[in-house]
Formats: sequence, C-alpha cells, structure tokens
Amino acid sequence: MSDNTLWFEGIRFPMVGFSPELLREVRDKFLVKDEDTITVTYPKSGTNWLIEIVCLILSKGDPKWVQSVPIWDRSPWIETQHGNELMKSQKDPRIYTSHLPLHLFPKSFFSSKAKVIYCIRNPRDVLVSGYYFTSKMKIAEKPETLQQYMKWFLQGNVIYGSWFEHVRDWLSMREKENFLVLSYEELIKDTRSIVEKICQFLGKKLKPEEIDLVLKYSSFKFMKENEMSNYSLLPNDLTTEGFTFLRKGVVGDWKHHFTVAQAEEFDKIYQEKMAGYPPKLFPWEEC
Ligand code: PPS
Repeated sequence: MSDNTLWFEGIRFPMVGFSPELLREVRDKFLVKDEDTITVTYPKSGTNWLIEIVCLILSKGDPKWVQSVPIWDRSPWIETQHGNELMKSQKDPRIYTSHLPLHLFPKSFFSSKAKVIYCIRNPRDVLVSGYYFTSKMKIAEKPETLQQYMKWFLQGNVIYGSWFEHVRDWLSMREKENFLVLSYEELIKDTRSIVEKICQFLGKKLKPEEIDLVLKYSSFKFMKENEMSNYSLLPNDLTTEGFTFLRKGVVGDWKHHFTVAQAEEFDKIYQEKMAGYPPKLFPWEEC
C-alpha cells in the first residue's frame, strides 16, 4: 500500500480532511459534555444508519431535519476538519460521531456521563463494504483486488486501523451504563426492537406511531432516496464513477465475494485475534 494516507500514532487516516494537529487536539482537548450522545463505530459498520435513527428519534419521527440537513452536519465527525469546525456552533444537547479507536478518543469522555452507542458488524461484511467504498473514493489507496484489500484489512493497514483492535478496545467499555453496544446484524433482524432499545438508552419516550415513522424514514429505501443521507452531495473530486454509498445493506454479502481459501484465511486470523472473546457478543458467530 503506497503511502498517500496520513499516519497518526500508528493508524492510517485519509489525507483529505484530517491533520495530526487536529487528531491530537481532539484526543487531548475536546471537551465531552455529560449531555452528549455519540455514535462510535469502526467504518462501514452501519454508522450512518444509526445516525439517521438517532436523528429521527430526536425529532419523534418527523423527517424534516433528515431531509433538509446533510447527515455529516447533523452528527458531525469530530476528528474531521469539517466536523470539528461545526462542533464549535453545535447547541446542547449535542450529537456527534466518531470512528476513532479508543486510545485516540477524547480523554474527557472517560470521566463524563456522555452516552456512546457503539455499533459492530461482521468484519467480513465490513471488509467487503470497505473494499467497494475505497475502490470508488479518492481518499485512500485503491486496492486492485479484494485479495489485496483483505491483506491490508487483516494487517490493520486500512484507514482507522485494525478492526480487531478497534472492537476489542471499545468493547472493554461494555459494562458501563453510559455505553450501549449494538450490532448491524441485530438492526437488520429486528429494527424495531433495537430502535426501542436506543430510545430507552437515550431516555426518549416515543409513541408506537412515532416509532413507525423512525423505521420508515431510516429504512434503506428511504435513506437511499434521501440526498441528505445518501452521500450524493459529496464533492465530485472525492468520488469516482459508480460510487454508491448505500450499496446493498444486507447481512452476509461476504459469502458472494470470498473464495473458500479467503474465508479460511480470514477465519484463521479472526480466531487468533479474537481469542478469549465470548461468541455471544458477536451475532454473526451464531450464523
Ligand atoms: S462509513 O463510511 O464508515 O460511515 O459507513 P457506514 O455508514 O458505517 O456503513 C455503510 C454501510 O451501511 C449500510 N447502510 C444501511 N444498511 C441497511 N439499512 C440502512 N438504512 C443503511 N444505511 C446504510 C450501507 O449500505 C453500507 O453497507 P454495504 O454493505 O456496503 O451496503
């Protein structure tokens, strides 16, 4: 992988929209407040779906907000230059997003009561989603093949670093009461129950018909048609022909992409890296 990405503390970041100074400032100086709600994920794990759900919960299912403000402005990514700038004018109670690994996350979070929703996804599907995303975006080195991207992924040589370390480190927070762990797989299987769980976590009481609206407007179909959420507003110089952010939105797409040998290679590393982790934490291990 040639070095057209930014390195910070052993982690790769895109060159565009990030800087070492900002990453350092976010970790050391960003002030997390007790009333904040933060969506945290490893990339391609369902971040934007979750943001859409949180926004719609806050508006009790009214789609005006999600249909008039780009998703990256509604819940800014604090580690990006654009998102960090926006945070300066965010009113309380704030919502924001991050893909940062635990050790680069704002230190002030660890003594706050801010609520974090952490969403995990089968890393095989994360890999496939990341492969298509990286192939069509001009923000990082393009993989020539899935095999090449798999190699980078398993080495943690992709943007935001190793999936294994991200998930292991963040899941160490799972017993804290201001920390909710969700999975993409559970969201797909029973979206309503998970939306209700998020409402409870955020202390929001919605009527059943309001939940219906949250489900309707955060569905794959509606998000794909909503230009505020489907990334069609991204500047052309960041994407290439055929870029689609809401690509498939399913569980298990990796089965259509991995060869038997690739699946075995992936499993071997997965078992080594996740040794000692209870399988019940990971819904994809039941499939
Ligand atoms: S990013 O770029 O890291 O912020 O991407 P992220 O939002 O985490 O993940 C993108 C994948 O999530 C899928 N997605 C959805 N699936 C189901 N329902 C809804 N509403 C939805 N919204 C986004 C999106 O299609 C990407 O997955 P793939 O497998 O590539 O389709």
